[in-house]
Amino acid sequence: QSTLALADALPKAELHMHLEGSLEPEMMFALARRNGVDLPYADEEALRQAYQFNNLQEFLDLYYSGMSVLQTEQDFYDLTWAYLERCQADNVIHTEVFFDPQAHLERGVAFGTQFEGIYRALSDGRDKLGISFRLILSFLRHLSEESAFETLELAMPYLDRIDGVGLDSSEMGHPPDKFERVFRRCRELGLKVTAHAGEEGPPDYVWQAINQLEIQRIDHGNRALEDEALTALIAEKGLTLTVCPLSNLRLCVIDSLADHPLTTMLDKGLHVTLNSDDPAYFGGYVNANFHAMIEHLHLTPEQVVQLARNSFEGSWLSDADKQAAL
Ligand code: ES4
Ligand code: ZN
Repeated sequence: QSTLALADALPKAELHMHLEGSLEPEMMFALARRNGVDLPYADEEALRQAYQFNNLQEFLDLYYSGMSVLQTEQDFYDLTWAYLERCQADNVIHTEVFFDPQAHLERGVAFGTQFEGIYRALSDGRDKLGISFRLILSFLRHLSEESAFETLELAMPYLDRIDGVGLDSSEMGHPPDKFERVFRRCRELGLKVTAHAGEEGPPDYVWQAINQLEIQRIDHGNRALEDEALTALIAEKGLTLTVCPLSNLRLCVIDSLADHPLTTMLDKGLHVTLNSDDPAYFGGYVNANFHAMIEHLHLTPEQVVQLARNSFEGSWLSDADKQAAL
């Protein structure tokens, strides 16, 4: 009804989306044909059938194998452009996207090949669709600190066009403090910093992300709610949480959408935003995430407006651009 229509119509920002996670089965098969890659699935439908995950790692295994079709600069362009068309359809007018360079470097795809394809599409999206953007280089936490430093070295020629760094992949067993030094170096270079924390990992990982990585946002953060002092600190600091309901459901972080902690977070004064994470794998883009929460948590129109406002306030837009969007 009307709250759904309100959510659709509001201008929004997306702050947590992995470009490789926007690779729809149709494009995966098209790029596989184009690049002569053999996919271990008969067709798009068989691939979709495999999207049943019990935890983050089961998803990541498919995510890394699926992205093996991304090889040329044009592949990265096409991937990014298709996502921007989804933004336009959902009234997402600003987006801050992650990419995982190490996952492609491991397959022999040069940093510049990835970067230039992505950046050209983002620039075209700005010029032709009016969608502003930030680009976030995400380090893979299951790899070593040394690998992260090597990746940062490869990124040096491009840093004037990269806004920040993130930390993603397998959370359990790879706490934020493993990357304290590389994140310090990134901050010294003037990069913004964010990290996935408290998706599967304990509150202690969120503490580390705040105190040792000095992050400006928390990606997910669900499990922070288990710790009252931590929840209070996040509220006091006004840190934005980039929450991803459909992702949480598909990765069994929650048992059902009705159990999602979004309204609890809002009630505790946390600066929450709604995001799609890996929309091709989790069943929908930004508006689908709004719809899921409206239907299962019965969000009010005021809460929907608050979430849209939060998305701009938590963004890395300049203060002037935030004001213009709000
Ligand atoms: C991710 Cl949902 C999620 N969590 C951690 N790392 C990721 N990389 C891509 N999607
Ligand atoms: Zn994520």
